Amino acid sequence: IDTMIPLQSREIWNKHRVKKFNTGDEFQEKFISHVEWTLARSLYNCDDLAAYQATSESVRDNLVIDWNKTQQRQTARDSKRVYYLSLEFLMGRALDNAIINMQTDTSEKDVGETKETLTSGNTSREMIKNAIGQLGFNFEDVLEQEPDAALGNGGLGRLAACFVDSMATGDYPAWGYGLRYQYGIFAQKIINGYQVETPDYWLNFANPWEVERSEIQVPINFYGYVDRAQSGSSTLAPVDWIGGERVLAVAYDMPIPGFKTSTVNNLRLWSAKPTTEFDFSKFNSGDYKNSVEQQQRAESITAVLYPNDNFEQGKELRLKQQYFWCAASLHDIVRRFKKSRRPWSEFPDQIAIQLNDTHPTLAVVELQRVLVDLEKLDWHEAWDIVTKTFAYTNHTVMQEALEKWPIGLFGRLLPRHLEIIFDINWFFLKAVEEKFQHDVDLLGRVSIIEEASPERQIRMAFLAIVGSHKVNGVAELHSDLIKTTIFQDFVKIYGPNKFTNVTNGITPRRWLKQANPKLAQLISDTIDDRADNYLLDMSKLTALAKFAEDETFQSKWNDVKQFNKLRLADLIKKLNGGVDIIERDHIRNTLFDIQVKRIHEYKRQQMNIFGVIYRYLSMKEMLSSGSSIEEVAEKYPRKVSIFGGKSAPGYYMAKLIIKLINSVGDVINKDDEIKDLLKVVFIPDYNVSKAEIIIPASDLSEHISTAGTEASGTSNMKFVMNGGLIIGTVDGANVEITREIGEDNIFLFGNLSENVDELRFNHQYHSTKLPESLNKVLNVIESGAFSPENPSEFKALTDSVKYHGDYYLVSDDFDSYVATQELVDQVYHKDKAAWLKKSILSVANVGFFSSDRCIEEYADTIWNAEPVKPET
Ligand code: AZC
Repeated sequence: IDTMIPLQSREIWNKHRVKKFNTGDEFQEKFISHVEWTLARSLYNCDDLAAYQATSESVRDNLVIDWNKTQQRQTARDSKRVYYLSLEFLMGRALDNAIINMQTDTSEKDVGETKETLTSGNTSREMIKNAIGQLGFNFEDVLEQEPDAALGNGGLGRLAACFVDSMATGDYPAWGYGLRYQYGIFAQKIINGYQVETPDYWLNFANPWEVERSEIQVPINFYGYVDRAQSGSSTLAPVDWIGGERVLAVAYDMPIPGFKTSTVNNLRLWSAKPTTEFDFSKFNSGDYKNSVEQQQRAESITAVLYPNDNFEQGKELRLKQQYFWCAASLHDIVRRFKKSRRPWSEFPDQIAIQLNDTHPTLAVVELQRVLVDLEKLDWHEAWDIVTKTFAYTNHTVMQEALEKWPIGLFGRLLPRHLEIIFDINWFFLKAVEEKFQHDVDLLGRVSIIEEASPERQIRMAFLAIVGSHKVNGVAELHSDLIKTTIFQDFVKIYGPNKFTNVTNGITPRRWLKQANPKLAQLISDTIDDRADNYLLDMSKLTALAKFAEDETFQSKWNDVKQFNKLRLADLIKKLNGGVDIIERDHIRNTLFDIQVKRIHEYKRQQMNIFGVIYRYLSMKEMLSSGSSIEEVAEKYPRKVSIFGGKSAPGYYMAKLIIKLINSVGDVINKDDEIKDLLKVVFIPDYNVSKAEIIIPASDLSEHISTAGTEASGTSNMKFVMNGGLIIGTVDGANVEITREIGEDNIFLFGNLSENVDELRFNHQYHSTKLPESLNKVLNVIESGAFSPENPSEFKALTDSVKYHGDYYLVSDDFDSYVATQELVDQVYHKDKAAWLKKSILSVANVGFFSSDRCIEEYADTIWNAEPVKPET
């Protein structure tokens, strides 16, 4: 490796090289030095926040050493690199994860002997916890100080976060590229039952998990015009794009530690800054104030994350974000490649770029522009490199989520890129035409440019397919669906092999070890794996199966669940101003039924709450027709329905669903007659750190999307990994979960995706016939039972089922949903041993859903990339 330091000086560098802490005592020394030097505080004014900062700085110091070494190693080995481009990284908190991942691998003999070092197996967390305790702080309180890095909306963003964890754990030379939003997803407050959004200024305190690389600044241009003066009139020749507005992209790096490896990868997030360039026209017109204001506007590009999940709005600022990020990332990737002095033809052998949905598709166009306009490669030679480099992951088949940009807006912001897209499309359509001369409509159907009125639009998904060598869906059913629906024509054109499936996964480090330490402990004790190797090889969990019917083990298993339920009850109490909603004395016999995810009509939280209302009405009916409360409890045993999730700020129906849940809760929770047998809780501001408390506490969780709409779902995997059972539709990854854990261990219901079109058709052409049960529920809602001051408050919701075609098929699935819920009650309350057996077997067989497996599949089948292992 090149170095700027002369040989004779290196001895001194070596002598003073930085060292990691390895014991609790060394950690404490670091901690105190950070309190004094970094924070300029002392023993006398070190509060929990300062303790969090000092702990993070200390842990970070260890990470940075490995981080630097990893980058040097990856450069020296010169193997193929992977870049994961995602507009969202929903990372959550970093400290606990970093501590867990610090655990280095151990030889068996270390375990138990020297307990308090980082190499003693299963104790990195214990060691730091004790050390912090000795310093006078409570570990959990210290962790609580960290704000979530909430730079994502939901599944797509959290998937990216799990992926970077697994890429580091698998020693892949892989970087993430994203944006450093100053405001993450909004914080949700519930006021009078309504969602209110407040800004999430998460960088309020210094962020110890990022390093500003102020030396890495990439100028990014927008607007302007294309200058053909030099290139003449020939198309495809290199041209100059004279940008009209220029901003700088500044790199911020976050270390991504792997588990039990010294590999620490990089997540590079770009932040927009004004240039210091001098604007002559502004100066000449003497308009100083205006020119300052214009400069400040640069920063707005990375100010805020767009809060839509599965929905595209087509705003200019969003397109600016996308180009800013793609251009900066590509520039960085190309710069690194050029240092290797390899010929351009080797670019795809050295680099794989994964597009997380269509948001980064401009990177395809930008690379073509760089190669043709700046590097002067021949068009076709360039395009060959581009298509071999990129691969595209689709995360949805829903039309409203597919990105399209009107060419007017696009061409104004990126005039040269629009030309390039036209040329890409021209060559693509020409090839299609040659191959399929008989199919006259085909060209129009697959054109990257949609001939829409009032204006033509760029179909980003089609551009992503044409610009990539592989396209994948995120669960088997979804990957099949994209081939038969939205991308059908492209399967005909490219053949089926371009399309593949990689079923999503989740990282067991965060979603088992970190979120559920008690269960992790029970597992490692039971399968005799105190060094936690099962977190790297989840097939080891199958050893749990032989304890599935063991009474003592079941009882320990149940104790862990009860502990986690109490922990959640505490959180709910805290969020409810210190007032308990859930009866603690009965928690062992209370079924925790949880649905937490973005609020969306297709995810059908409305069906869930309709089901709750139906249950409540049935209980009341029994009482009023003379049944005793014991008889009611026999049929409808104790249950808490827990909801959480954000609605997009502009999504009227989703916001109405939130209000309905809260209004129903107000009525049911106050009704003394039903003696606390049923409660409804809406947990405000669902986020990653709350998920870590909520998910381990579930007995049952709901994944009840209309068949064919949820591409995969990933929380379904998290719940199963924590011993919760699932009630779900035959949709997304529920299908493979069923296959892995066995159909006896999951509660499936509802119509299948192949029937959805026909059912929708029936609703459109014949008025919707409601089942008696649902009809009763809707009538009660319409009577104003939950909104006495405004009986028509929920009309839009009831009407959408009754009169507007019931697009999400609530009426078709309602009865089988309710019946399945009653089956759930019976097993949970009448046969706890059977329930526990299902729970244990689920965890035993959840291994497939580790994101480590998923990343290996990407590496083998899409990226053709190999791990770069640290020397041992
Ligand atoms: C989500 C899907 O809705 C979800 O089913 C999937 O698990 C997740 O991606 C990860 O693959 N999609 C999105 O969040 N957003 C878009 C635009 O699809």
